[in-house]
Amino acid sequence: MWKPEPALTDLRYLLDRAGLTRETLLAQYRLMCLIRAFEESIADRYAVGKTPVFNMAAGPIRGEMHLSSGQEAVAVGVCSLLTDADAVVSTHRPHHHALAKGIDPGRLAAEIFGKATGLCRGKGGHMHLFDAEKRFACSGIVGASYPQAAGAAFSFRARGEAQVAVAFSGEGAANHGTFSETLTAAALWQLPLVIVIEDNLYADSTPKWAALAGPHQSPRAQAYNVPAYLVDGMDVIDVYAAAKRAIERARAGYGPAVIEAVCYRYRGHFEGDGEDYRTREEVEQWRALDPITRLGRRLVRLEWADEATLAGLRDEAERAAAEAIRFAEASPLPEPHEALMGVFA
Ligand SMILES: Cc1ncc(C[n+]2csc(CCOP(=O)(O)OP(=O)(O)O)c2C)c(N)n1
Ligand SMILES: [Mg+2]
Repeated sequence: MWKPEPALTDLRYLLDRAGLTRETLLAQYRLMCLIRAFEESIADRYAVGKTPVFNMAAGPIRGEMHLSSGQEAVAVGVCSLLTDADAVVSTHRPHHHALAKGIDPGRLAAEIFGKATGLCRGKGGHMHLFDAEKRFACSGIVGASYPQAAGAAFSFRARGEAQVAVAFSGEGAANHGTFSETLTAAALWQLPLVIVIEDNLYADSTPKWAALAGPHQSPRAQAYNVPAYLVDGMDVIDVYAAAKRAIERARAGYGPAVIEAVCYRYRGHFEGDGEDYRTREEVEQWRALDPITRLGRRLVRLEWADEATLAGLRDEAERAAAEAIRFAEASPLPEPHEALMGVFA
């Protein structure tokens, strides 16, 4: 889905048309850097105690871990158009969406570490984040985000509120029945729902071509009378421009839309993944399209930032990520008597 770098005049036109200002682009750059620094720091801490023999139950962070490095532009491009009152339902790979939706990095890190100061008091862990204030939820069940977000969208519509609900998913999830079922109802009821397929070319170790008889999932939306936008998910401006259209039309009562953002995950499907289904060269080719580097280069071309400003924003993001991890590590574990609190049986 890579598109050639636009000429400077065209870039200015694209930004103008999307309503993207210098301030917004710098904020997006900083947020993408925060997400990258956060994910890489979690990867470092997750590895503690799990080498030389990988043991998921060992170390300060237990259980499975799915990180999003490389996919920052999708989360940031979409979520910078949302307010706290809009809803986001994410997946088993949720950290970039959570941070882009404005969730506090410290409380997110604490949840990942299973600490009492976490979003769910340490009971959810990395795949089960919930923040009522930021209207954010996710789950480890692939394909669950579609009907859950449709439920939020249904509620917004029933109350006559102008909020939208966004369902993030992987491209593997878009092959599940829930994709079809949700689009059927959402199109019929014209729900303010935006489905974002984060097409990172793999579902676990299964390449997309081995699971789909065609290049993309998004054209299926047309069968439900729902518009689809195919974008370069390694380009925050391309994502933002499509998301603006999808979100604005949903807010205005024109019903659901689907965005398919082609991107790439730099790390394994999960931490500890042997990654024998892809080559190092392939990963390096995609890294050359890095969304943070590309936005940085554009900011310099536009003379909206110089290298020193960008380095300052990267440092700031590194410090914020380190502070979040420090907060999580210093936080207490939940008390034993809390074990059954907030549990529904
Ligand atoms: C209903 C269900 N089936 C299978 C799984 C196991 N599983 C976890 S992640 C995953 C792959 C998902 O791929 P994709 O939707 O492309 O998301 P990505 O991991 O690439 O972000 C699978 C099969 C699951 N968690 N839930
Ligand atoms: Mg995938």
